[in-house]
Amino acid sequence: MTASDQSPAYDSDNIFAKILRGEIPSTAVYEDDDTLAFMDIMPRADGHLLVIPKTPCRNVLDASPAQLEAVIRTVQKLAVAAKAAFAAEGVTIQQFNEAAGGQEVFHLHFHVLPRHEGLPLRP
Ligand code: DGP
Repeated sequence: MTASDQSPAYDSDNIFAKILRGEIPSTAVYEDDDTLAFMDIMPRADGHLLVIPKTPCRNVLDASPAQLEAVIRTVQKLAVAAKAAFAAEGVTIQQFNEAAGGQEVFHLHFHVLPRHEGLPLRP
């Protein structure tokens, strides 16, 4: 069995696919050949950003090793940059898989949230 055997099919009508195609706007903060990062439209912390692969992928459950490697490299780069840019003391990295796992947009993404001591995430 491969990792993707039980994953639903990728739906290219999802919001992040539309952002990748330039069909809806986003505030991009980083881009390379394989990944894009942009600000979350409903930020739960100052500097809350999202990192996505440029190729179709629903979540971690159907991601290829190459997609995961590219995305996590960008996540680390931007976690370091966002921590400095927002004078944060820490960074929360979140990732959800399927509706039951809390996922709302079905294109693989990681949340990068700069954190300050004693300041909870906004709901
Ligand atoms: P989740 O799939 O549960 O990790 O949540 C999806 C996140 O995507 C949520 O924090 C809000 C964000 N989001 C939803 N729609 C848009 C959008 O159109 N633009 C941007 N920048 N972010 C979005």
